[in-house]
Amino acid sequence: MDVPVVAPTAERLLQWYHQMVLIRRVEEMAAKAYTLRKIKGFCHLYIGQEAVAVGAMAALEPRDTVVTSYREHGHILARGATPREVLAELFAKRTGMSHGVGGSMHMSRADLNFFGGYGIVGAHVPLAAGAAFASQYRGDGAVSLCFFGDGAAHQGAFFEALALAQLWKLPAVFLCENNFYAMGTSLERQSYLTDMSRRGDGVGMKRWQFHGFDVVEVASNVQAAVDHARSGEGPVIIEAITYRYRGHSMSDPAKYRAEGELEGMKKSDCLLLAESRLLALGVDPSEFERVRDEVEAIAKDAYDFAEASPEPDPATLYDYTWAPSS
Ligand SMILES: Cc1ncc(C[n+]2csc(CCOP(=O)(O)OP(=O)(O)O)c2C)c(N)n1
Ligand SMILES: [Mg+2]
Repeated sequence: MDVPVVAPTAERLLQWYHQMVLIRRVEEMAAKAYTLRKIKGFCHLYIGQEAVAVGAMAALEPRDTVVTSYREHGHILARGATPREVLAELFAKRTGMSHGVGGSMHMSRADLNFFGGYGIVGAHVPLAAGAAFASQYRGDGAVSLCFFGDGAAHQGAFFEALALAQLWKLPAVFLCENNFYAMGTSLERQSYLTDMSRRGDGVGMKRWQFHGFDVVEVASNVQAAVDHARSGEGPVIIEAITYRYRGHSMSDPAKYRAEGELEGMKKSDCLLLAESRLLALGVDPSEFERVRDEVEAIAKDAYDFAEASPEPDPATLYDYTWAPSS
């Protein structure tokens, strides 16, 4: 699919680069904290896929809604959450964005129209369709963006959401992050189709596939999809080809990959691609160092903040379970 190319200024591209470096560094800090047992429970890192979150969020307006799965630390940072509240949530501290009682898979911020963070594979896709229905019903012009994995594209709830979204021409963009694995199962072993955007064919939905390592390519493709959905012509399903560098979760050493596969993928690392684009725009390479230093300070501050923050008060244990009765 030929999409209009978004051409960011050097300044804008530098901001995207900054966001990608920040996501990576915060995730690396999370990995370190996990091995030190400062973070417990589930923790799914996003390292390698940063260009997808950053490029996609760049195509959204504040009124648009976002729903995603459990690999969401990068998405919510790209949407505007602070590293402090993300790391504090991972550390299960009171200052975390979900008051320390949600953890890795349950990050959300209603003021950013970011509605999670879900642990049940594929179950969040109907929620995104619901958000799109609400926007259509209210006529507020917002688009609902849903991130999901290649593995989620086999779930019944996913198909049902697609069918209704297409029937009602909902303003939704379904963005598959195909990272070639669902837990330890490779794409070819889990799916006859390896172009997951073709899932849209069954319901007649507009669809296409694109490379997800280049943040500019992601921004261009998601922008085209969002514009289509916002125009009232109906939803779109798009697929970003990407790759996760780490195991599925912190307990997965990822031994199921072919030798050299990871190293091969790292040659098109999103940070490297962004750097070469920045150089082509005349940005001095010393800027990369400056960004990395700046990010290092922000991430370290967030880590220290998370570590020093108090744990949730046990008296608040049920506070976020039920809506308060009036
Ligand atoms: C309904 C359901 N089935 C199984 C699981 C266990 N599970 C957690 S993640 C996952 C793989 C999903 O892979 P994918 O959708 O490709 O996302 P990725 O982890 O690659 O981001 C599975 C099977 C689950 N959480 N929910
Ligand atoms: Mg996957």
